[in-house]
Amino acid sequence: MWLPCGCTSKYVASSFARRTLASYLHVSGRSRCNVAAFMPEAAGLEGVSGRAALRELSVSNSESFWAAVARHRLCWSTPFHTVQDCDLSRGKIKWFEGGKLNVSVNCLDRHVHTCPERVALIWERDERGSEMKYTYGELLEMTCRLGNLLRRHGVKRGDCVTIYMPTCPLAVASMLACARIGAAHNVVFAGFSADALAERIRDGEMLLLIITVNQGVRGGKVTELKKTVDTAMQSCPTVKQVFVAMRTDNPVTMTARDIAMEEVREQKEMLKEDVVCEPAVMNSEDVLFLLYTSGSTGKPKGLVHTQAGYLLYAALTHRYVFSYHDGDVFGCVADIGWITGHSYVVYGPLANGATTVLFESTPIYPDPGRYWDMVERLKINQFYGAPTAIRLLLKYGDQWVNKYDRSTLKTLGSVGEPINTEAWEWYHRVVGDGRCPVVDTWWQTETGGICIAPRPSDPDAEIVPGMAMRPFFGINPVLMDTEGEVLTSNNTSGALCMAQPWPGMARTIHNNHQRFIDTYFQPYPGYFFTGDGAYRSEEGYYQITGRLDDVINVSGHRIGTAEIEDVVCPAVAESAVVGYTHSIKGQGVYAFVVLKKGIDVQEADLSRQLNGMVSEKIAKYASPDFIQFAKRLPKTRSGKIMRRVLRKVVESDLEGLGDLSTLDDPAAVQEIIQAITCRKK
Ligand code: 6R9
Repeated sequence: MWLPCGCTSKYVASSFARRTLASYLHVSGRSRCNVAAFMPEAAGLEGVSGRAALRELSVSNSESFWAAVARHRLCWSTPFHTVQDCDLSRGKIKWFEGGKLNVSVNCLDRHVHTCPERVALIWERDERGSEMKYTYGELLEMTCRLGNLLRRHGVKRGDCVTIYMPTCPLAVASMLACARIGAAHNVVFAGFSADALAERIRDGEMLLLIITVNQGVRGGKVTELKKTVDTAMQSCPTVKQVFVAMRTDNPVTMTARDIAMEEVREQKEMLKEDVVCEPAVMNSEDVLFLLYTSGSTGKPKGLVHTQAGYLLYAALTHRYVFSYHDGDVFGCVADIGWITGHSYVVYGPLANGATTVLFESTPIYPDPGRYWDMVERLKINQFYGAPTAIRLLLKYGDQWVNKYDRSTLKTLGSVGEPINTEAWEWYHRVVGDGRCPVVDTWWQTETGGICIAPRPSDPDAEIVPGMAMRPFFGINPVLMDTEGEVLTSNNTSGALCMAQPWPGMARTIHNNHQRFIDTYFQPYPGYFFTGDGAYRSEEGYYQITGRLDDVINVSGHRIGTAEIEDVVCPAVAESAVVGYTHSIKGQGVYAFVVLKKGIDVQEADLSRQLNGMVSEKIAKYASPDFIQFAKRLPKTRSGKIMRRVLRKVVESDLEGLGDLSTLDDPAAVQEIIQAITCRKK
């Protein structure tokens, strides 16, 4: 039996729910009303008299906090017996053990019971004004048919399905169908190339099925997704079946491996299936999905998230950071291929019974008013986007915003990279008419959901432009100095770590737990290391200062410098890639290239070739903005390329070059400075 708490009268009447409710009610009747006003799920926690006290308790007594919230927010078929069993020094993270549930039931069935006609998805298709709505009832039906179809084609609990699709209802249904039958999903961003797709498929040895579409449509341009899958398949012999849905009317070549799903709305194969699909009963710590992200080595890591903790954290942050209320239309414009799409297009909003927007287009298609036209048409209440898009739109001017009615907007969010003050102010003043809080949300694929954001806090609490500011419930950030000591004072900067586990954090790297430990837990034993640097202000607010490792952030997309360097070109002896400040993309890619001896090529031709290779091997966004040919690269005596020095040179910060005494040959730096100066002239 499924036990959605606080959802349907039938279920709430269950003995477990009665027991838990009763135990909360008698704990602290005194403080209940106050806390219940802003967080009903914490109403029973003892001695909590206000928001600040609740935040305090969520860290000092995190087990009670998370237990209360988990019981209230999620619908369990069996209650958990252990809130957490974590040991950060060993990278061991387990939450809500003993608990059994199904994520798709939490995201669909419980809302269908209460309000089947509520709109779950609004698909804002690339073609402006052609949006399509899907109710919770319809989404459940689509998910169940797809779940049955997957089962019929042999997908079992514990298998992993790759989803290579643009943001569309069938992609969401595919994710939820996997969750329904207990398979994990691995969504690969549809902008990734065949090689990048193949690498991500091969890394997981159990990946036997792919779901894709014939073609994608974005910004008026058609992308050949099925053809890309065909190319990737040449190096993925384990894949047995490819499901192909039709996003456009153009037929594509089908092979023996392919199964046509036909029209997007009326998937013929799917129509054969029953609309009822028994949900698999999953353990809290069973895998929900893998999602690949770039690290500081050439090989992307498949971060693993599990069922209950991830869903709870996505739902809770969605509700409280954005102040989402029942009936709101939530518009997160991220692609489902990134963690932001997973947590705030799909899982968080659907767990909360929200209407969530699936944005298929670009901010400037067909014109730079696209977002705000959409806000007016769909009556969006919370808008969540990336600084790179805000910076781009700012340049087009206020008239594109002012043309449209944005009075439905209540909260504006920003994610993916630091938002500079100018962009923040414009977002606040022009887009939000100065009346909507702007929440700059800091988090990562690894954290599962938002960890630092200005809200939740008191409605009139100050928000400082460009600062993520306040840790979320249960989040305990610390800053570390270069010696690995915790910095206790304010007005200080250091490496951002987390001193306590929280339910949303990733559990491992697929097939490589040692890499998980080495990357996140070994640098500061006993702490989770984020890879970011941060500043803590006098008031104790956090501001993210950027990555401390060799990862750059292009338009909010992570890319490891090593990944780009690993793209092999026969003419190149070695290369070094660094990020530099870019006025729209946040960071651009600057590649230094040393040619093999005796190679005689035109630099312009080789640059074109290298750019093409990076697009082909990884994705377009990773392609270098500048390629600088050099005779040699600055190296330490042990032969390590000094990217720190190259970064300073590219940023024209010659004063900040720092200590060059460890360089093997300091003249190498001078040569590069000269070459760049000539180029700039
Ligand atoms: C959600 C997401 C994570 C990295 C992260 C940091 C950067 C994200 C930020 C931010 C400054 C913010 N980042 N949000 N930097 N301010 N509000 O983007 O996940 O793709 O894994 O990237 O992005 O450097 O470490 P992911």
